[in-house]
Amino acid sequence: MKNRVADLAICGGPPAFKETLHVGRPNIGDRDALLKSFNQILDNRWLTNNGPFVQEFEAKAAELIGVKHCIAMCNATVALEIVIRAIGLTGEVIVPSFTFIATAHALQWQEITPVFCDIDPHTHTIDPRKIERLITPKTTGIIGVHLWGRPCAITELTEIGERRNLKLIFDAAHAFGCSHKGRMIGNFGEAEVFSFHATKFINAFEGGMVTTNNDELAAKIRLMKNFGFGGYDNVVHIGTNGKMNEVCAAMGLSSIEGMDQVIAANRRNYKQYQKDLADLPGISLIRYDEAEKSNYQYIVLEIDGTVAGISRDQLMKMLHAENIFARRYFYPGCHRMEPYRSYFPHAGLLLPETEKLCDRILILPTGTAIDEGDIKTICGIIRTAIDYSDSIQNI
Ligand code: T4K
Repeated sequence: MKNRVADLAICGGPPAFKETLHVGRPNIGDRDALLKSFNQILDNRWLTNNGPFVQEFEAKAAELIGVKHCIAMCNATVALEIVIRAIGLTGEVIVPSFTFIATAHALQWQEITPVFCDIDPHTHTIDPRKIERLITPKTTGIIGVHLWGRPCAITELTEIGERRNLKLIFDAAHAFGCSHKGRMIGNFGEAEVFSFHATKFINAFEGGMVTTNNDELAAKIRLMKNFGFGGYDNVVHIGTNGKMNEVCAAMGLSSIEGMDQVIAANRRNYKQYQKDLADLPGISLIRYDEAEKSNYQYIVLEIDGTVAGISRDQLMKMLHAENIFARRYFYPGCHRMEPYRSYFPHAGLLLPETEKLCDRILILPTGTAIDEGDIKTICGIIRTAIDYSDSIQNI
């Protein structure tokens, strides 16, 4: 355990970990079962285009979520693009800036303007009280993001959408296996979009999924992700290639198979972090609602540098020196990245909470790749950094 300042790697001590600990280290699951599935795919000689593994993956996900339609896709970004187009969004769409860049890009890619809304600092998700002032005659919709797997203000957004005649969809990239008021995420708005990227707790190497209870919309999205083919030699709609392949679906299925164990590991890790960081000044760990289902896939710290005596960036630098590759998702905010930074140079004036949070957030490693001992070491380093913050200032 590093409890002297001289032990810290940033002060010349050896790094705490020989191999880098990553945020988003993939959970691999049952390797033998997975390899068996890969062999099956080769035997089938059916590699993509709505094969049996994709169909099974969709059916399993639909059962878990309790939703009528699950449409598997190659990734969540393309899935978002397709949903946005399928429900007819145009002009301007209100989104949080505090999200992964894909949420904004999925709009701008189709020349729809993302209008950035500030977040509620307590939830890190879009602040419904700040939406209406952004509505113009060009606004056609709202995208809520269930950041860290915690549902955004679904009830309030639904109410605004209905009253102002705006379409509502959710970026649920982080929220597979999570619930809101006892109902699984995937059932809200016109449609919701999940990610199964390698870094997600359920992964399909790369993958995404659209869920909806609307039969007509589901049929349209199925056409659109397959070039608009309504049957052999018959294109009935504009479309693109958003298909998931069989290998990805097999990985996704295997991942779902092990989902309970991964959630249990994530929850155990979360509780350990909570215990080991409990009394540290200026450090707070986000809370997950114990009354709901959560996947606990992100360990999210907020660092108040004035109280901790060390800034988020200093702490990150220290952890990196120890081979703990903490990340500052989603710094610096979409509005301060291109092309939005050039399009809307003054957007930050309306995003004070987003900008504040961007400077305070730090994501730590979790998942099946780390254990209790690793967490104790990580938290011990954070504790030492805070205890000796005065000496560290000049390094
Ligand atoms: N909406 C939201 C709210 C999202 O967060 C995302 C994706 C999307 C939409 C779009 O979903 P997809 O189109 O990707 O399905 C990563 C992921 O690439 C991205 O999927 C994810 N969000 C985002 C939160 O995280 P980066 O830029 O952090 O990726 P990268 O390569 O730095 O990897 C993260 C860490 O994981 C690294 O420390 C290395 C480690 N890693 C990564 C991979 C790929 C591994 O250990 N093994 C691996 O195979 O974006």
